[in-house]
Amino acid sequence: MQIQESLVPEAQQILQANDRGGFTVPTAGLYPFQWLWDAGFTALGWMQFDEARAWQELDLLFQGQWSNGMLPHIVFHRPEATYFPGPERWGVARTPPTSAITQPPVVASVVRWMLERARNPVLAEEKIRSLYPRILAYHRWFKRERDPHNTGLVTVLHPWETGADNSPAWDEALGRVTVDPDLPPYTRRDTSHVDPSQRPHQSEYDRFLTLLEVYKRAGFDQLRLVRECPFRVASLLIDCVLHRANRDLLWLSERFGFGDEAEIAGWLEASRQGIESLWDEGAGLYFNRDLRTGQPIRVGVSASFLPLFAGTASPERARRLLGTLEAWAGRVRYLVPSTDPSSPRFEAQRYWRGPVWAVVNYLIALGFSEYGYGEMAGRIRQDTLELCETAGFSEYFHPLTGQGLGGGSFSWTAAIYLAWSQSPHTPGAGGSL
Ligand code: 9WN
Repeated sequence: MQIQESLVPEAQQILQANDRGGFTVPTAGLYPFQWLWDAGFTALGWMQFDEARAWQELDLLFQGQWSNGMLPHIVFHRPEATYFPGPERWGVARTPPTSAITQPPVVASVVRWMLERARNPVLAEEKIRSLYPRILAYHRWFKRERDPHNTGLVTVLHPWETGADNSPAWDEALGRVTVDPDLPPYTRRDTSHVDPSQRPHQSEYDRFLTLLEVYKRAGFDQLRLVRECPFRVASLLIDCVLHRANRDLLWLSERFGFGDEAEIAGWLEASRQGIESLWDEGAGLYFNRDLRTGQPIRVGVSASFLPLFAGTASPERARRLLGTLEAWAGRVRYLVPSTDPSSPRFEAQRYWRGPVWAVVNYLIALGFSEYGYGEMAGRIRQDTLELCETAGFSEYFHPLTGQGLGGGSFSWTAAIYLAWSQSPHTPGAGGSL
């Protein structure tokens, strides 16, 4: 499909309009701060037309890094009243204030992609030399505090950490969290920006907020929370993105002579085995795991295809994943729905329970392409571009009708459009398995 050139300036304008002086908000009003994985994809979008600004996005993200290496999922650079929970509710005493949980760690991979696209390699190298130790500290934090027993799978403590907040994959694990009877009262802001039928339920929000109180009572002690938090899952989104990020970190270490290859290779061996242990032969898919029960969470979600992006899947498993996605494609107009469309839990317009998300499509398409399935990768890319061209740069899209859902003028959707439409680095052009 031909790219409509006219949408490139519009996508750039969205990033410029969402720029708050060095960091980009996902969309005005609904999300007025800087989010971790949004910042990664958004930097990739900026890279297409303003390289200095692209690197600045990551510099500002790391202003939120904790002294223990943790990179928080939100950096509250300045006060804004249009989002809840804000810095007061998180109660993290640092400047700038942040949340106390993380998100899919895309940064190392984004940095590699940015270097591969850089027209100013001198600036890129200078920035990478300053970012690299901070990314390494972040990945060491994951290993030390979220996988202390070297299982190869990270313990995730909140649905928000997975980036896929109300995915049906978390239904049981979240349902087992008892709502705090003393939960301080609160007013949701999200449903004043977006139709409630496209957002999580109140019962989920009560549990999301209960978990914040659990962390505060534990003094944010990660090793304790990894043992005691009432919500503990292994998330394919986190584990696969982290595995790929460690591959890219290792590549950066080799390229610039940082000398951390052996340490990172050790992590990779463990996480490869961890991710592959999530395979389900009968279903032809990978499943998330409930770490409280040790049981697989048997619902297919878009993240079930991400071991292709990680590069851990065998060719045989990759072929099975292709077959599974082809079956899904028979039930929807646009790929990739965030939940298996044959599942009774599929809801076409409710956030992570059915809609298509451009950023996840980018990762899945890259995975298929690298396993030699260019046709499927091309189909996913084409669907994504077509959705933007017909419905605009929405937060997410209806997989049957293509309707734009959630917030509008959305930074990471515009960024993926720019990355996919403008750069020769389409999936498959970079990064070997
Ligand atoms: C909570 C910003 C973020 C994304 C997440 C998406 C949504 C936040 C929310 O928005 O989550 O982090 O309040 O709903 O689920 O993936 O990073 O775009």
